[in-house]
Amino acid sequence: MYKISVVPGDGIGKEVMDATINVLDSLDINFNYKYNDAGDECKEDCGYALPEDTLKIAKNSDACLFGAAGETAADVIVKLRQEMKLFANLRPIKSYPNTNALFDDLDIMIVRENTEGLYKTESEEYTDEGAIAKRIITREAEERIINYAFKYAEDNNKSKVTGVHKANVLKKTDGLFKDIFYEVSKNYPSIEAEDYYVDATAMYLITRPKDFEVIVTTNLFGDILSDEGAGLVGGLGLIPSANIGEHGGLFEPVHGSAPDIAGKGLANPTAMLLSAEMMLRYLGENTEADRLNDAILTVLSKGETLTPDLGGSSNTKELGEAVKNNL
Ligand code: GGG
Repeated sequence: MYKISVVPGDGIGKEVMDATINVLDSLDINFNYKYNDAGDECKEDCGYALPEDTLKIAKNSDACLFGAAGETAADVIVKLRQEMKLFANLRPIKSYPNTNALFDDLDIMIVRENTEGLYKTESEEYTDEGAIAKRIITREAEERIINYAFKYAEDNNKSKVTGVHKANVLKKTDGLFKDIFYEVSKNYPSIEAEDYYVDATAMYLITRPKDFEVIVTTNLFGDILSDEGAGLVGGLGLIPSANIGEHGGLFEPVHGSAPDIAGKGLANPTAMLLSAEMMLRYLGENTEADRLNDAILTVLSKGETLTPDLGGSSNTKELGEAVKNNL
């Protein structure tokens, strides 16, 4: 029996989480869910965006499923990642059938550093002139994430890792990142190492995305490039993510709370379902993860039960039910 901390969060987070739990309940695994609040609504209700209890339960679970963060993202999901030391954020950009994917067979893994960079929220402050944010880059954290990316490539039969930075302008912080990237790459002689500036990468992702296999980058760049990647394969409703640390894992769709469609049943639960699949693999439940993946692919391939973002007219619950019926 796995202890799973469930934090639906804000907006469409609740809807996609309900659809996903409904599917997980049909697998041959027993889960003990602990539901906890966090987010904008939680802050309005109790004064805290991330109550102590939510953090404590997330830390003491086998894995955490997170729905979506709204305006309080910095105090909720960014804080959870930092407090739980979930240093690696894996954001797979994959093409699926019957989506508005611009390319048919993309399979890129974005490995984003998750604990520092510009997202170290306590280092942002108001000043007399305006406001200032410090970009923290430590040798320890960058070595750890770059190692993770190369190891990921090795374990998943990938032949190349691309380090993404802006070292011509951010000479110290990204200069260090680039140096560490090539130092670490020496430990992985069978994996090709290349590096690009982040602005060039943003263009190459559109002009020749198939050249990328694994991208490793700092926190903010990874956040931005993964939304661009979502645009390449049909939207944010299809991009899951895993936040991995030495002692924990938190799984969430890359999308936000989408207040414009929240409560209307329009949200695509696929990103949350694929995040649950990543959780199953993290837990070592690969057979059930394969079953879930097959069911998701079957539903997308049939194209009969798609949400409006994919050109269908089904709702969140119906897509989830279809996945459950195809397990
Ligand atoms: N990019 C879609 C979105 O709004 N995601 C929620 C968010 O901002 N999360 C913060 C993060 O992933 O670092």
